[in-house]
Amino acid sequence: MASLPPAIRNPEVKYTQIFINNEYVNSVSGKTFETINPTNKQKIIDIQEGDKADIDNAVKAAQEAFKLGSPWRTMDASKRGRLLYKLADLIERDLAILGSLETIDNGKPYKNACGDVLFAIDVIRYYAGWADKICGKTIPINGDFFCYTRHEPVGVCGQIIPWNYPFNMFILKIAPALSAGCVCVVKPAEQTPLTALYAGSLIKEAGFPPGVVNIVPGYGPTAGAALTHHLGVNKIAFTGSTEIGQIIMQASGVSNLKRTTLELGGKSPNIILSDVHLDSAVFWAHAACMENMGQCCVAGTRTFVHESIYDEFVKKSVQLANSRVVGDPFDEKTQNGPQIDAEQYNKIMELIESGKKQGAKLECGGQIHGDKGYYIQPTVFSNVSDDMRIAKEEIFGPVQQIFKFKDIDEVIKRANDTHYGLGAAVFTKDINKALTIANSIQAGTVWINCYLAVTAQAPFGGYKMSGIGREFGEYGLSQYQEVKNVVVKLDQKNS
Ligand code: TXE
Repeated sequence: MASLPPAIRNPEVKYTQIFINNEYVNSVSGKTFETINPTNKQKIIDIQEGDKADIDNAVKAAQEAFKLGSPWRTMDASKRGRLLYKLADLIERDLAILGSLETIDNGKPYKNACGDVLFAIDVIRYYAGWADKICGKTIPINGDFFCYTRHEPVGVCGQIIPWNYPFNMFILKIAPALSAGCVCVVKPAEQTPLTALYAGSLIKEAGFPPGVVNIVPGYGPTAGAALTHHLGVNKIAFTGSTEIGQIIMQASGVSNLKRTTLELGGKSPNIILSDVHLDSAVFWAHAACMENMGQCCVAGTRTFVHESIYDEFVKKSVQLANSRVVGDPFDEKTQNGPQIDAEQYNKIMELIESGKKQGAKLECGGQIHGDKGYYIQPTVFSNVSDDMRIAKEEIFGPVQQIFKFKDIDEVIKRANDTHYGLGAAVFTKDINKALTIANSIQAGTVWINCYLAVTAQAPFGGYKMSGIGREFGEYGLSQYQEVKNVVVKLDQKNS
């Protein structure tokens, strides 16, 4: 990574209000909620709390911006792209502010927060390039007709995002939508509203017309539910838990059949064959579980290791986990900060206890770290069997489960024995075995000899209960388009 700008330990929080029509406004109810720094559980600042009335106002603004003849609808597609490029430049300019705000709000190490912002910039530039390359087709249909398709923007998009990659999620939701010509109402997670709200000011500065992007911080059952039930919203894009994904899909169904894309939880298998370069496989498997404090939807939390290398693999994994630096996210050496909040922290500690009770071997960690903040030690379990809760449930914490297997058919079956299907990986020098496994695993992404290689250009999403639809790449863009078929009667057609 290129050298990063110095962090700002106490960044000024300029934006705490709801962003509608390119203006910051108070909530209709006058209510606020606190956003907390997870390193010390202290309040950072009060945020205006959006609810149904604020969602109504935001949707109205978005509908107005999307009206036929509006500045946004009549804008050249290339100009949409230029606005996105401008936004990317402004984000780059403010990297230190965004990285620092993310660090105090989320707790992730500053270098990782900046890495997330740089990735978001990649995503915007990727979709900026697409804006004037979204094309329909002319189709040679039967009869005396001329037929063409238009890829039109879906319209008003409600976008609900989680707290694990707050700025990234905000950008990866709005960038394809704006490239396709849609308008957005975004609800950031209640735990981490700061960077999305800051981004509002950059969206205005870049020159997007009022109402094109609106940002309403608030809680899920109130602001989130209002958005998913709103009859003026044409599409919902959601990232979060499978449980809430099911609720959102129901809301889309009972309201107005919103186009719905979901990116949900996972319990991704990571299969290590016997011929691997051991240190490299141990390193990737460790990162697959520990990155972002394990708060990662594709975390490779089911590490399946061939029995011939199992003991050595466990030993080296424990060494790595014990050497992982946990602490102040502004310290350059820190690899893990705290978990996001009390709810997640308690869920993780409870699952660690269940692992111990159900007979897995706790090799290291398993305890809280330090005496303030939601810190948990990097944890490794060996001798994990498939029926344990830690083998089935998404832990979303720095906890690695290492399973033993004998042969490939067996491990494929076990890897697929889950209702999730987001990510997977296989480590081997044998390309034949690698591709056999890659083609057999039910998951939206399979990595071979690497992990977490998520890019702006390639699709990402889930099989089974890990989601519906894809994000990133051309596939992600298509989720923000309606395809219209136009048929024109001709006197006579010619080939
Ligand atoms: O998620 P929620 P939580 C998983 C992970 C984690 C668990 C719970 O296993 O431990 O989910 O986390 C909004 N209508 N992931 O409770 O509740 C909410 O305000 C509309 C995986 O934080 O799903 C927030 O903005 N919206 C994941 C967003 O949904 C609602 C990332 C996510 O919150 C709503 C995060 C409702 N009824 C957690 N209820 C991933 N896939 O990366 C809540 N929300």
